[in-house]
Amino acid sequence: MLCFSAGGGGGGGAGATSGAAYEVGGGLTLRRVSPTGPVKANELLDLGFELDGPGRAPVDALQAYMGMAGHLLILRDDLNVFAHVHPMGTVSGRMAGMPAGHLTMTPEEHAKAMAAMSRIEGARVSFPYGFPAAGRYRLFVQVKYRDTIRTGVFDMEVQPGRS
Ligand SMILES: [Cu+2]
Repeated sequence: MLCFSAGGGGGGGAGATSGAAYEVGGGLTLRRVSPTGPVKANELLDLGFELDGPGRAPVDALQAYMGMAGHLLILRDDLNVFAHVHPMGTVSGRMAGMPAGHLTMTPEEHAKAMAAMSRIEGARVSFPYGFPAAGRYRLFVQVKYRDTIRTGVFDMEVQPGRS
């Protein structure tokens, strides 16, 4: 088991994993803006993130990074769930043999992802995803801003949903 301490990590200092906001350096904060409230398994969610500058002001615009507005890696603490999610569509699989999801996309998935490129609007990026099971998850979100890749780390507790 990995140690995912949702809500822990030092209480909001630089690099702390609070679950809702993560300081990514350069005075920037990556914030989870959706969903709000409890998260349940087996529900299609919109996992939304916003990159804010000082004073919580959203940045002007994100840049495409490897052809997409953002990349989201999802891991459950027992490593039985692994997903690599893009703003449109999900590439999921096992840890083994799956080092980088975007390299194993089908042509259709790639076309969708390319279409998503033009959808970078302002400071927000959102990923459609449904957690397959309850548990503790760690999310790694990567966005690009002013030619620098910023990575935010978020812990989420997912409750059992309808089976
Ligand atoms: Cu990716």
